[in-house]
Amino acid sequence: MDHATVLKNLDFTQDELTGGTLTVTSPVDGAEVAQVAELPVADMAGVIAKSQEAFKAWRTVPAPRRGELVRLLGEELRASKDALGALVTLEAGKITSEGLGEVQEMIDICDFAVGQSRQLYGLTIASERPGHKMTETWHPMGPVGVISAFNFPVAVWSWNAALALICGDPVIWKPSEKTPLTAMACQKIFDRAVARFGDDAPEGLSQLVIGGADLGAALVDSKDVPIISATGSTRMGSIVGPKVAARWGRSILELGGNNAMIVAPSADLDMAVRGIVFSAVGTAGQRCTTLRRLIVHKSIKTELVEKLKAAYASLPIGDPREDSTLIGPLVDQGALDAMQSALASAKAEGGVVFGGAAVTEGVPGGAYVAPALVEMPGQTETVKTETFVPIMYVMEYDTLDEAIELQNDVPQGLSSCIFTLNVREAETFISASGSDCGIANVNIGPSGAEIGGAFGGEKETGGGRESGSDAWKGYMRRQTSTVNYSAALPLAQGVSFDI
Ligand code: UN1
Repeated sequence: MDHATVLKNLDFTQDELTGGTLTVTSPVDGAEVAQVAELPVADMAGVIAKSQEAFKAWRTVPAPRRGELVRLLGEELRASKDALGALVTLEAGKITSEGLGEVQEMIDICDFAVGQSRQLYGLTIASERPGHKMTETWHPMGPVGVISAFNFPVAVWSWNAALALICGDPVIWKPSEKTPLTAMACQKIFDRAVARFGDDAPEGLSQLVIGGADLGAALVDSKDVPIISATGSTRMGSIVGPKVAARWGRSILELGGNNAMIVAPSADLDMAVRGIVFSAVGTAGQRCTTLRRLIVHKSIKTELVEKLKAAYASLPIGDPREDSTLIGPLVDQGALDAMQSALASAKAEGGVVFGGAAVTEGVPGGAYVAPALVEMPGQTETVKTETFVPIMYVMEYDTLDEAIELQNDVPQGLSSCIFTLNVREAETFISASGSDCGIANVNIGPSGAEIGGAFGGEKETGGGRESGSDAWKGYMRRQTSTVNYSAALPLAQGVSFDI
């Protein structure tokens, strides 16, 4: 489908696509597809004030009713799945199946949030005083600023928005400058859900702000935005985190990953090969969960690397809109340059590079590349650095302890996995002395997590958790209430203070 049809299917008007200052380029072919308007930073105060107003109304709407809005959002997303998936392909360069998968992830989190809207459970706690009752209640917190990256241009908003909305919080979304169109399409879809929902959805419940880093900074600096959920580089997070902390805000950070797989001698190698290839080269290596380090037992390294090289050599690279393509483009030329410079550094450190060349034939333009597999003599500085491209570094190990030590010896702590059929190895890997990551899988690659689990990681990944499990608590404030229904006023801890 050509770019104009993709945009038409989502009801974009000429006004929305022309005359603005932000140029949108499709990674598919490098073509300019739109010039969209940017919000002047001076308007941010108004946006935040509107969000605060919306909060005052929305926090009083019963949570299951708030869930109804998210249910409608899920319905609208189902109806727009093909159209929005195609726009993700146009704007982020994902292959068709992954574009659709991203929208499915949005639908899934909506379903999850609808159920959660009836389960914002608190506690009843035994009081030590007679005639007293102690409870813990979760209350809405206020506007949530969502800063998202190009690589999951719509799903990350939905993880945050679906939960924030059922929790009683309005949302202000600052998407990546590389992907404003997908964000605008989500706003249209959200507006349709609001129109069906009715008047108890206040104006400005979910606002979109398109523009540069100064808009993100306005959210980060504002005391009226109590929660900042930021996804992106560790460098960005190292600025956002301390600024939010300095004003006593709460941040949910989902930053860099440097995800590893350990392949043990007992592993089912054919399954491991499939797991490795999807997680190392899927999304052209541009997931925060992408497999970047392969730690293989020395007894099977030669065999596994041979199998991988054979698989890499036959991967269909090209136009992400073609059904047969598995590897689409990098987001832009800058990513390709970063890849070449990481490969040069790896070589200088003793790495042996397979693949990694730019692909210019049989592609519609854009920055296409063959994924690289690099055999490294050890875990060098380059291996410890996340480069957001399809490079997988391969290292060998002797004992499991050594493998776990290598897995953990990087600054990032997002996702990890082991392929083994040995239950001792598997359980050790996910035990307290195993992987130090937020995600640790067995016989599954590090990427492609389901929404039901809490998503996020430790160390330089930032510590935040989004999506499933009890991540909803990150969008609410906890209140402990002690109620005295007796006729006396006993003090806790047996303190006497008679007047
Ligand atoms: C990201 O790359 O920022 O686990 C998110 C995965 C996806 C989410 C990735 N569900 O790979």
